[in-house]
Amino acid sequence: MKKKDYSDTTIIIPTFDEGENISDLLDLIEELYKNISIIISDDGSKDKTQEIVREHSRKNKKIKLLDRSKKAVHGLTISVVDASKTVKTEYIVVMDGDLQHPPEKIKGIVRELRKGNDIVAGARRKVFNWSIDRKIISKAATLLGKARLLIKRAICDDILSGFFGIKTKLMRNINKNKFEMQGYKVLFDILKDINKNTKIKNIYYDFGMRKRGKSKIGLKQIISFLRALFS
Ligand SMILES: Nc1nc2c(ncn2[C@@H]2O[C@H](COP(=O)(O)OP(=O)(O)OP(=O)(O)O)[C@@H](O)[C@H]2O)c(=O)[nH]1
Ligand SMILES: [Mg+2]
Repeated sequence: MKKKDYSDTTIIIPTFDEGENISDLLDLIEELYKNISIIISDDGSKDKTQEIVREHSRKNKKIKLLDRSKKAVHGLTISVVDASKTVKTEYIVVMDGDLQHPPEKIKGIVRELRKGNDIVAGARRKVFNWSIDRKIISKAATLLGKARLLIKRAICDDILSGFFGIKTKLMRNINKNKFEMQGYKVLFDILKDINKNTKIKNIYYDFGMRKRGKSKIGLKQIISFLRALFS
C-alpha cells in the first residue's frame, strides 16, 4: 500500500531518559508516515537518548534533536513550546517518547486537523493497570481542571492528555503567560487560553502502562498542575 504523504506535519516528542523506548518509537513513526518531520526535545537525558536520536537524524534529515541540556528552565511544557517555535509545517502533533501513545493514531489526529479542526485531543478511553492512587489523582485533577475550564467552555474529552494535535499557527499565537512551563499538562495550558470559536475534536485510544524506562511523574508535577489551575 502506498503511504500517504505527511510533509505537512511535525511530531514533537519531549524526552528525558527514554533511551529504552525512543528508537522503537522513531522506527514506528518513520515506517507509518512518509515525509513526516519529528523533533525530539530532550532536557539533558543522562542515558543514551540523545545519541540514539542523533543516529536516527543522520539517516533521516526530517528527524531533529533539540538539545535543551544547557537551558535555564527544564520541563515537559517548555520543551514542547521551544520545539514548536522551530516547526515549519502546518500541523503539530505532541506525543510522549515512551510508547504509551500509539503511533497508529497519529493519522486520525492529522486527518481531523486537515478537515479544519484547530485542536485534536487524543482522549484516553481506557487506562490499564493504574494503581488506585494514580486513578484518584487523575480523576481529581480532571475534575478540578474541568471546573477551571468551564468558564471558557473549552472542553475536550481528556483535558490532561499528553497526546494531541494542533495547528501550528494557533500554537504560535497562544498567549503563554499563564503556561506552567515546568509542568506536564501542555494541552490544559493551551485550553486555558483559547476562545469558544476554537474547533476541538477528540480521537480515542487506550493508554497502557509504560513498559520500559522510568516514569517521571511525581509530587513536583502535581504541584505544577495545582499552580496551573489558579493561573
Ligand atoms: N523534555 C522533557 N521531557 C520530559 C520531562 N519529564 C518527562 N518528560 C517526557 O515526557 C513524557 C511523559 O512523561 P512520563 O514520565 O511518561 O509521564 P506519564 O506518561 O504521565 O507517566 P507514566 O504512565 O508513568 O509513564 C515522556 O516522553 C518523558 O520522557 C522533562 O522534564 N523534560
Ligand atoms: Mg509515560
